[in-house]
Amino acid sequence: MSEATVHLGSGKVRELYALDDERLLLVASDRISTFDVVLPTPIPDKGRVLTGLSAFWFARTKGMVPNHLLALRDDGRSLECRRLEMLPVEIVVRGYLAGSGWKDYTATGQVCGHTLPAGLREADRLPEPIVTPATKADTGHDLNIDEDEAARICGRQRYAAAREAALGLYRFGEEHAARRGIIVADTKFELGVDQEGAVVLGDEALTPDSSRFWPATGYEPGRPQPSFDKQFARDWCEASGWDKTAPGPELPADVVAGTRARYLEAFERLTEISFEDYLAEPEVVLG
Ligand code: PZK
Repeated sequence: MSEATVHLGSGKVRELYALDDERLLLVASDRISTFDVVLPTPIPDKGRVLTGLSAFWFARTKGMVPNHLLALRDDGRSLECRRLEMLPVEIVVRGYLAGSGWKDYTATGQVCGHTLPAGLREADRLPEPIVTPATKADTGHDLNIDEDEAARICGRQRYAAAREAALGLYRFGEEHAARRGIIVADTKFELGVDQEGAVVLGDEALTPDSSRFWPATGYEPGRPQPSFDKQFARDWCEASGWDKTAPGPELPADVVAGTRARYLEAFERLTEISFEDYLAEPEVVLG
């Protein structure tokens, strides 16, 4: 990095730096997490795949929802972003019943205050997408809350604008991905407010790390669906006998290669741009 940068924080697999008073740098590493643990073995180019996908979606949805993207750097893994005042809730949109949504539904028939039809199976498509906000709990884990609570925390108008933005973005991404054989079961958005008070999309968007991507081929409700990107790594971790506490196991080369291939496949299917072209000129995704 040429500018003086201040490290502001680390996510599990990303780093955030301040460039100046108005701009941040979001850098995606090649680290991968499974079962909530970051593994010691990186997946080469994973950070570039996620950054390129985010930039692709930002470019294609900016007319629908303004976003924080200012520039995509030539390294293909770094985004220069506008500084926002981030909302204190994450906005999850779910089009399918999976994860904590499925768990809550089996226990209560509801997900974050949404009463769903009886008789749904695991991984079923919902009659329409639902918005299930979450707050960052002290444990670092997300805590699901209902929309009324989110509206109280954010302010009713702000929350209403953020939920409409998130629903529109999900519908756009889900439809685009479905046409290319990828189901976006759910996805998490982080939105903020700019200096004019407008709600703006921040963070990463519609990536495999912020979403559940399932292959449309073989989709079969009534059982857990394989992850489009992480399933090789998860299967290997499961079979290794690892107890799912840190540190995670080193991945063998064939599992790394298979996982990398799946990330590249997701990128190429969704963007219809070859990953080789992306590496040569990252800005091709903005076109
Ligand atoms: C912001 N994070 C999450 C933490 C990461 C990411 N545009 C923005 N303006 C102000 N703040 C943020 C953003 C964005 N995006 C995002 N925290 C603050 C985060 C650590 C590492 F990569």
